[in-house]
Amino acid sequence: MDKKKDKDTLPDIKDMTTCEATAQMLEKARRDGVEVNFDRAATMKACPIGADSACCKHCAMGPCRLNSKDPYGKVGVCGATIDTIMARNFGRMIAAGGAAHTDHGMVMLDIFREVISGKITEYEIKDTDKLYSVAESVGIETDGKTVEEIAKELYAELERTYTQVEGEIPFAKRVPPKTLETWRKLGIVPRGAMREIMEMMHRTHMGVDQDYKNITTQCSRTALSDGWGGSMVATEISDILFGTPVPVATEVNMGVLKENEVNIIVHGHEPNLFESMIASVNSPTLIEAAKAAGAAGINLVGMCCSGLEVISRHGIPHAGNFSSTEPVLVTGAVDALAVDIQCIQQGLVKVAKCYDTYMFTTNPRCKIEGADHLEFHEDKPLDTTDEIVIKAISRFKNRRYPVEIPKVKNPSIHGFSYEYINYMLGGSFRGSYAPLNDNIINGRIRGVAGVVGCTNPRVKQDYSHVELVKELIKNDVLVLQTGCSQVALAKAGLLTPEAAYLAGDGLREVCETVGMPPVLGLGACVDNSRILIAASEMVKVGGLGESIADLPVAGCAPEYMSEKAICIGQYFVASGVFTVFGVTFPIVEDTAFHKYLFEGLEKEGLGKWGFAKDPHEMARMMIDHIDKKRKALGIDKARERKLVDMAERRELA
Ligand code: NFS
Ligand code: SF4
Repeated sequence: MDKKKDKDTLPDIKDMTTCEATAQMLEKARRDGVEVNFDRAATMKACPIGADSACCKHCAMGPCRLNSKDPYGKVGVCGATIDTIMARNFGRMIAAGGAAHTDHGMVMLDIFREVISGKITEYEIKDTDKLYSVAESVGIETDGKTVEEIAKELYAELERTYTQVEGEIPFAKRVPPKTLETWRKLGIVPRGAMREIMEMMHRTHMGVDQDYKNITTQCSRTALSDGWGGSMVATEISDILFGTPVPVATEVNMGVLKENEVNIIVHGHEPNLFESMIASVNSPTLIEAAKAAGAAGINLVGMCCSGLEVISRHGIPHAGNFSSTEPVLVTGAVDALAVDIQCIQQGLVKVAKCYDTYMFTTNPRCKIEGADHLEFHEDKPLDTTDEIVIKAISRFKNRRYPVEIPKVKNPSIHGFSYEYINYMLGGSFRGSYAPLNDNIINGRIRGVAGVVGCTNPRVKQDYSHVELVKELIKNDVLVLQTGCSQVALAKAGLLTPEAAYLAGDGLREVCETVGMPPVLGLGACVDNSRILIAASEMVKVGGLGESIADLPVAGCAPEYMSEKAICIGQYFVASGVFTVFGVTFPIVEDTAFHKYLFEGLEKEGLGKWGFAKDPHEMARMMIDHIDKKRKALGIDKARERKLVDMAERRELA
């Protein structure tokens, strides 16, 4: 194990996290002399120039550092201004974040193609209803065609999301006409994700695009090719292959680990690895082997977005969000950790070694020095996943360290897909978003907020997520969630119908009538696309304006850390949503580029960015925005509730 850290130099653990289980493991890590992410965040001071994005290293005449206190006092060697430098950096973050989601989506599409062609036989088309509805949404005629024919056509159509060089991506067909019209006017309808990302990288090369507004245009176009492209394809194809989520109750936090069982954690993003892990841990031979090793069984749990993919579809328990991935290993109870792609901290390897935990990378895109690489192949997935289980069993048998599992876990409900919300509100015969719109118009629900994104060890884990969401529901704002934020609220117990008591009177009444939680978990980060589809549907149903920008909605990533989050933020903004970020914003305030993102884009008919460090301030900004939109729609004064009496009821019948 590591040399003992001087405990006095590290901050108080209660300032690092509000998650009890994580705090307990941070204590233990200090006792064990093991360094984790939170310690590194405390000792690695963030570079202030980098934090403001006031430096450029795009060529060897630099790197050039500008002064964020006097942003217009200097330019780069090439003459690049602060606005150019910040916009270029912002654009590259979007390109990287968008590439991550779209590459993930493309892999889902690869699997879909190989399933249709019969090359992959371990997976199948599980949800044909979804296949039909997605196909119809992009204009494919389904009448009189076989499932296979429709699937082939859908594949060909969706491939354009990535490879198309000219025209509009297929899911542009789902965008409300008025929003699409704005995009066309601004020239930001994505062609294909590959083209947009390539152009973003080209334009931000030394000596190309040096007009921050023009760079921002490509930022929007690239980000939209993720939200309405790569991410949306990832979600839709995953639903078709693995099933569209419906609500399912399960438990969340480290207490889902079991001392007397072989514990395996899957962490990453793509559902395929996890789906096959589920098959492996249910194999009678492997269960037998686990028992022979003295275990009561095999316990498979998820973390981060991988965990959210399967919590929604199978109710698999979830051990925690991004900031807890290293601390969970400190339990000593994890026999194997299998990872695929994204948000996998290199620091995991060292912590895993400290506790003898097997750590396996499985994806050719993500090898990590010191981790065992066991490549996962979709045509023979069980070869890999069985091997992971076998290794985990051997580690269980030879556990050398005392196990300490925090006794903390919370019941919660997940799996509110766009489709289920439709059904939940309207019933199976008249599934519709009309009841949602009605309740917004009559003021019981003030508006809708998407609260999403990472946790970041630079701030107190989960604190902002939970405080923000509590404040929103108290003010009758219905909250939709994905990603690590959803896990934070599940741990805090708000993803249950019982949490409705924390909501304002109006929202509580709706929740109690429908039997739903005031905070709805929609899934992984790529499932932010479900929020976009829900927003489009709200526009389509009517009564709340003609474009997404008219809706009384707002978004927030209060503890973001990744470039993916920046890309998500930009595609929400470009879709018309006011989007607030926390922690830090990678732009110098009081600059033209800052003003453009935080005010200018809204004037062009899009949404806008916001920033706040304090969750109550975030809530205030979001609620103010929702109220502003309500006023513009003329629904600011909640309508008198009309109680229908018996005579009227009979008349209606
Ligand atoms: Ni999304 Fe952040 Fe990572 Fe998932 Fe969690 S950290 S941007 S929520 S696991 S991607
Ligand atoms: Fe400096 Fe310009 Fe080169 Fe950037 S592109 S490093 S600002 S000279």
